[in-house]
Amino acid sequence: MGYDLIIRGGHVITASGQFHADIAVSQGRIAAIGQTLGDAIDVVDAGGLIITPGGVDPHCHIEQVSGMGLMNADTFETATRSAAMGGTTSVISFAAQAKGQRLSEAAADYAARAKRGAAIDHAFHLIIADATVPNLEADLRELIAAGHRSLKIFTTYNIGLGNAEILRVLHIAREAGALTCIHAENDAIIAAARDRLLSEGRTRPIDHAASRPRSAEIEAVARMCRLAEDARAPVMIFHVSTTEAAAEIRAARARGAPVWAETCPHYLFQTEDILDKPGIEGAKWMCSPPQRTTRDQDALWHALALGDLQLVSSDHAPYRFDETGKLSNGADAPFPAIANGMPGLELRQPLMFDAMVKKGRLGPEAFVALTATLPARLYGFARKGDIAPGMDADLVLWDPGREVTYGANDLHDNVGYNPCEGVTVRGWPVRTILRGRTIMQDGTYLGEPGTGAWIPRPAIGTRPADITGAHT
Ligand code: DUC
Ligand code: ZN
Ligand code: ZN
Ligand code: ZN
Repeated sequence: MGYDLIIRGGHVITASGQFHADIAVSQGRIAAIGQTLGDAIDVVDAGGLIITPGGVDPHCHIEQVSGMGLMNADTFETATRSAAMGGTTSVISFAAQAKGQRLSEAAADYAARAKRGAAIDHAFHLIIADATVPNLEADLRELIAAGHRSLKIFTTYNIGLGNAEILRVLHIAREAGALTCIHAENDAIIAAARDRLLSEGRTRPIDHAASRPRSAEIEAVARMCRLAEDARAPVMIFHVSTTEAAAEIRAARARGAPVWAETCPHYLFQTEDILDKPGIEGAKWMCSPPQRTTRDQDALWHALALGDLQLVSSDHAPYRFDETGKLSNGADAPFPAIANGMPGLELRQPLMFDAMVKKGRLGPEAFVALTATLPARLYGFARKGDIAPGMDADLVLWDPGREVTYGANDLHDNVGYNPCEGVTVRGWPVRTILRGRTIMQDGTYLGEPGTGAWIPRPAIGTRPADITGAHT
């Protein structure tokens, strides 16, 4: 009799509006939303709290080997624990092909890692690091048909693809129905800048910023927009950091190019001077592209407001500040020998909630759209990212009055430092619910490794309202 769970008296925010209502859950799904819903086995009092859909973080590196051959500090167990603590209930991480490896093997390998450890729901972008392997096309078609609807390619690092290879991938992706995500920075511009800096003896973490000139991003983003347009294949430009790259994306979309794009909290909240710390300390914030300027921050917010950029992902790339991670090449390593990336899975939702819901930048509905609804729609999570009957009961309860200042090591990942130490956020996730089950309550983790589900995603074009139609 009755429902499994009723959450009473919360203030619900979705991408399309806000309302006061009770939410009833049965068998992991939202069964009803209304005022007098009847009985339930469990009742949660959400009086005074805000309820949003669980966060969908569509770009994070988990239990993955970096281009430098370094293993991430986080396993699926620790990364998804951290995500849950910060109000995120689904992630898309990567199944990374090694050079010479069959894509199907990489996919199976990462699926096994997630099956063992993940406590929240998940999917993979298939990284194509070697387009020369036999069976690439056959494997891609089979994997996409089996529910992997997104790929990832690079224009730089030691796994960058050339234009001809990128076009080939885009053609296959278009035919098979996958979205191709791209790390877009011009490799030659970066190599030249790096070599010049090193020849001048500029080797510190702050010099990493100058080693990845904005022109590298601008050129590659503009080129990828043109390739996508030519191939008529949808692409997602990852981690946009500059005013000019956002403008290129706006112009491409205005031409009707099938281009989508994301940015990340570190580009919205940090500037490159964060790398300028004594010794090698700045390595903690080193990422690629690097943080830019306050002018870029304003432009990125503006691009989010205009819909030129549609998503905010964490780009969680966890490495410890010790010899297993950032300092694997010594405590005086030059910047090219330091792993890129920082933790962010647990930070993304509270940072964005503070900025958008509490401080009002773009507003509460946009917070939900950018961090849950649009990632779910663009990447094909049919039952995630919204609060409506039939959807998975992935919910976050927020205490809008709670103020928290981050400490040095208070995240629940395995990284050991918090890149937002000293930052204060207002509004705090006090309960995270995954398919009707509470996995975090009042700072206590209640998730279980291996209980997260892999979410197969239908190929693009196999479902109405797919992204090949109108721009969002
Ligand atoms: N940049 C990347 O391209 N990947 C992971 C982390 C980073 O900073
Ligand atoms: Zn209300
Ligand atoms: Zn990247
Ligand atoms: Zn990344």
